[in-house]
Amino acid sequence: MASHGNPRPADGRIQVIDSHTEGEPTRVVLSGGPDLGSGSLASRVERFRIFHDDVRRLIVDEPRGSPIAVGALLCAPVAPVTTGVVFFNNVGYLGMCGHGTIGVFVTLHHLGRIAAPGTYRLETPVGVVSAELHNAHDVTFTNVASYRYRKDVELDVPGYGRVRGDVAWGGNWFFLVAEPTVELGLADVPALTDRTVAIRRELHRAGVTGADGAEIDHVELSGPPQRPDTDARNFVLCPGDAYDRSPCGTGTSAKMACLYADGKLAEGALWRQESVLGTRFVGQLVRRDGILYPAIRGSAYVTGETELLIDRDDPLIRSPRR
Ligand code: PYC
Repeated sequence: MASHGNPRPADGRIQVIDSHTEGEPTRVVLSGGPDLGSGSLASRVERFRIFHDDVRRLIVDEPRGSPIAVGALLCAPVAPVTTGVVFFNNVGYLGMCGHGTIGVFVTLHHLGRIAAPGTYRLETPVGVVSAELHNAHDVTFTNVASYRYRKDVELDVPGYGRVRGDVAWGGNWFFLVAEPTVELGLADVPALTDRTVAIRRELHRAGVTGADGAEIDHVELSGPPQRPDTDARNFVLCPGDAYDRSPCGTGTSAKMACLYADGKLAEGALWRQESVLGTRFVGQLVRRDGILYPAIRGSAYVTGETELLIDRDDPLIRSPRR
């Protein structure tokens, strides 16, 4: 990826607030991040990618971040909404991020910028999502409209055999495998990671994509719940090979779209999604102006207020590229 100029912000300081949503971290960038200018959020992501990718890596990669951190750069919205945001991770950029959306609103409340209870809206590169902040920690966000794109796609995955799944959009592209013959326990994470990385590699090799040739960068395995108060457990592989500690907001949206398409989830019925960590989102499909949207509730907690320092003499200012 081409970089442009010096990756250091002018004063070498980037202010961030860290939080976790059901176990999955979000790092909200308050100041010192790149100025992405104006225009659509989608065009600003491209500017981030082309000219400031080094800054993405400084914020979320080691030694300041970790492979599981999702960054959220706040920026001026185009639409009349609370804020714009660009989500990013250890390998690139996300269209939407459900756990990150919950983290952003809990962070804005922590900063005293929004009140609870209240209704707010967030502009992302893939559309506007709305959020109900119930109190200091609990948020229900209504995602972009989600849908199943392809049903029962069969793959021959080297080392794993025949795998069948659906391709669905939930703000990111997912391949959802409904019936893995494997345990979805925490102790199984290394094996689940190998399996889902192999599935994603085969999707790419076989040319299976989302709409308009979009890359499928998330793989979701579903299985029976372990908690008595959930309907299913999942394991979600994220683009940089980390697994989602939360039940994955965009993944739960994609899952609900598939269940609805199969007649297994009715409009308004609750879908309680458990993560491989044992944390939970509660979702339902809600209708607005004739269109069904996934609405998902979860909780976030602030874990740190941090100033990242970028020292001009640091020989690792450009961390090794993946
Ligand atoms: O919650 O949508 C989500 C998400 C995507 C990647 C990590 N979390």
